[in-house]
Amino acid sequence: MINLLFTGNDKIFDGLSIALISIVKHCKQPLNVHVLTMDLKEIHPNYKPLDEEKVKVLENYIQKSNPNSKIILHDITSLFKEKNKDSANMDNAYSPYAFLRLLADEVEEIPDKVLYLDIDVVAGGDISELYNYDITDYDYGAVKDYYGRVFINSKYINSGVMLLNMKRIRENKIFAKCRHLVNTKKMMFPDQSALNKFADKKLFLPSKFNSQRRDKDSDVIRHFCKSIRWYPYFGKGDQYRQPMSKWFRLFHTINVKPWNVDGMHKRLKCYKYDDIIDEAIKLKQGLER
Ligand SMILES: [Mn+2]
Repeated sequence: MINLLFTGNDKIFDGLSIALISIVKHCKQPLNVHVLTMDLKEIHPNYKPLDEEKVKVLENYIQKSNPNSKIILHDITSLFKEKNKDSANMDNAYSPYAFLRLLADEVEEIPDKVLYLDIDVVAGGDISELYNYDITDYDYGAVKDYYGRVFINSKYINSGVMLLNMKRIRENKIFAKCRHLVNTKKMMFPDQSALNKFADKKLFLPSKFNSQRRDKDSDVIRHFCKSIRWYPYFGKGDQYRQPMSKWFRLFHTINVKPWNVDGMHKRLKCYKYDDIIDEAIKLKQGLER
């Protein structure tokens, strides 16, 4: 049994489908998928929870690979309001949904060992290779952040893929400390930095488990996170380029997500996951019919 954790609003459906379809392609073990969501429509009309009906469609899909797999949706709106209501980071570039994972310790059904995944990941290999790491003596296992290890500190991890030891995290109140920090201090990468700061036992995993920059054959998990390119930005109207600074255009960022088929092909020249993305599109069409 492999325990997984995802978080987000109703917009995560595309990413969640691609992630799960790719995972079951390579891994036939039963999956116990926990999804944390919430309803914050009072703050913004887009802040809708993921709905049960869509989750069922996905659950049916993953049960074709293993009938014992299941998806458990947790609406933790009230828990979030109780713990995060006056957060200093509610109005920065990250949506409040980014903080949902920091409440995982408060959700009893989440087991002692769980693999947290961002919704912009695609599996290129069998995730049980990652899940089987023994993290008994660690807070979590994670891969170093491609840029953070250079620009922030040598032990700075990317929080998009984390094998969490919830037992230790609960005992040592690590997420509670993270929540307190993101609620009181405005930061550039609030939850990721908090997760780095309060863990004193990190197991550093090989980069193939959170491959952040380019596709490699060995990738077990490819993470399509925002990346920086150093060559000059000439402002030729490439919609996937975002200049980082108006006056210092030596680098720009690229932020293409797997469900953006056009961007994957034209910008990233990535065709490797086309079969999975096609499958996700079919699933979505079935839902809309
Ligand atoms: Mn990500």
